[in-house]
Amino acid sequence: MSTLRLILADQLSATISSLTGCDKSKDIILMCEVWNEATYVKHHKKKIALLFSAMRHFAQELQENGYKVAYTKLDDAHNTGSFKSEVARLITKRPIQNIIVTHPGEYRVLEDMQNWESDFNIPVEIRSDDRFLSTPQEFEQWSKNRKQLRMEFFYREMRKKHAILMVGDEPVGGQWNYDADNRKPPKNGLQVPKPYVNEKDEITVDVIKLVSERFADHFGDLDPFYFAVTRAQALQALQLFTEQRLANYGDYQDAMVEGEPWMYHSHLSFYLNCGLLLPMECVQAAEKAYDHQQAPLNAVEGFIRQIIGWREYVRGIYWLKMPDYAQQNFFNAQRNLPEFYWTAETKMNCLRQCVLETRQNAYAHHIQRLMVLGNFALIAGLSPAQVNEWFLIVYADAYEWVELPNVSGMILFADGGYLASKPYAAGGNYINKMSDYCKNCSYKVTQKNGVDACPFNYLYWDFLARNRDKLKSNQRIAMMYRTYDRMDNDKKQAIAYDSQQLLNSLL
Ligand code: FAD
Ligand code: DLZ
Ligand code: SF4
Repeated sequence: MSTLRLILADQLSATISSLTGCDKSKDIILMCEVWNEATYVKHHKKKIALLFSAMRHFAQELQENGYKVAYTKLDDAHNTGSFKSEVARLITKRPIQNIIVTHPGEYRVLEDMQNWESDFNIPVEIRSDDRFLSTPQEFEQWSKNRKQLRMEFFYREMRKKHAILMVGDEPVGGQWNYDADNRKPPKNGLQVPKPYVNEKDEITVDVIKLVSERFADHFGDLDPFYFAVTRAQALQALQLFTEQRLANYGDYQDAMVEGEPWMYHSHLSFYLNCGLLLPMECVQAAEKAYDHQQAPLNAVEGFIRQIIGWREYVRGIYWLKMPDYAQQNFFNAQRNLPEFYWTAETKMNCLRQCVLETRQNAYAHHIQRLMVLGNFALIAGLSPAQVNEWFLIVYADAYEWVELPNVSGMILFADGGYLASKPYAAGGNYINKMSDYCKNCSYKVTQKNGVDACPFNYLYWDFLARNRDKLKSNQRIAMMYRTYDRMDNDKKQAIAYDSQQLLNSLL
């Protein structure tokens, strides 16, 4: 009799808990490319190619290390199309006495797995995912008796718990957070280094052919395909980041430049989220760069905060608040997602650039997701369900545990302020300050109303006016309401009229 150990596409870590105690002579590792997972939303083609190629390479490495691997390819004749039916198929073929799996990243998968023990009538052990630095139980404990959660305080706990950038009990440099030194507007002539490029091997070429044939109607370009697909390659991408980008990470964290999709970000989320990299090794690489004076503290602290702060915090919220979190719609926003989120056909240059880059790379950096794509979704009142589906589809790093809190909590304020203290709404000025998009736009960012005015300008005020009942008690935006109230009636009417025209024009 043997144990079936199931490994999912976002669990590609040799140290994954489901492999602990594996008897290589008897146990069977199951990995499967399944239609259900590839289509429950119509993922970007590059995301599917990344995961299938990384899975095939990982399975090969496991086999080279003496594990017995049962691997189902998408086009295998007997592929039954789902995790559960693939487990069932293996159980009927082999003498399996129990199943071990690491806690999945999505609620819907966990719900399914929780029924397997009774469905298959054998023990099923769901082990915790110890690749994260905190557990859902710890997060729940931390969140108790707090009406509102704030990432900053959780982050400090993480710094202390894991002794990261600490001198005894104090933060290195005397401050916990160096954001005040970060977020400079882009300068002319920035020399952004080239991103990591991996040449395709035979496995990746096969997968790309498969994806182009079987997922032709999914969003996104397959070419060029430069993702790392093995751990060794992902480690090279990490090294390239710490050597070439990290030093400028803090300064230009919020900067957006037309034609520069990668800026000084790390582009490591793809690998962190599928398991090729572990959070702690990325943190340690950044800390080492600081110790060796290769990067300043504002950059290193900022990068580390994203990983041990935001990444862990959003996961904590996901598991604490699911399944209700997915249904939240604080503003009762109902507008359909405009077609330009797929086609990029819009006169708003910021949105056009961000959608074009998303389509090509299955990537946009944080501020593009937040201040352009997300900000518009918020102030235009787009339906949270549709916006969530879009974000889950289009990015190669998207899994519901991280996508949903960022979308419903951070950009749409659909949770009423549980994750963020105020909506991240902004007019065109902020986009203009942090980018060079406005200079190539059909709209004028300096104009506040009228057909040529930047739509972000009037939609911002219209959003506040539309949602006054819901937001009036929020002290962090009280000043904006005072400014709105001081506007004369003509101005208020122009805001409402322009907004209505623009919103009516969205398809
Ligand atoms: P860097 O800027 O280099 O940051 C380093 C790492 O920190 C990232 O790789 C990531 O692991 C982590 N990180 C940074 N910000 C966040 C955050 N807000 N939440 C969680 N982790 C964070 N991130 C995803 O991994 N998957 C998603 O599906 C996703 N959807 C998002 C949707 C919206 C609307 C927004 C505003 C943010 C979303 N993010 C998501 C967070 C963030 O934008 C991405 O993690 C980041 O852009 C990935 O690029 P990078 O690796 O270059 O990040
Ligand atoms: C996203 C994804 C895709 C596209 N395909 C597969 C697959 O064929 N096999 C697999 O094991 N996992 C896949 N995944 C990732 C899963 O959707 C992910 O493991 C769950 O959402 C839980 O996080
Ligand atoms: Fe975007 Fe407005 Fe600037 Fe155009 S003018 S790029 S719509 S912010």
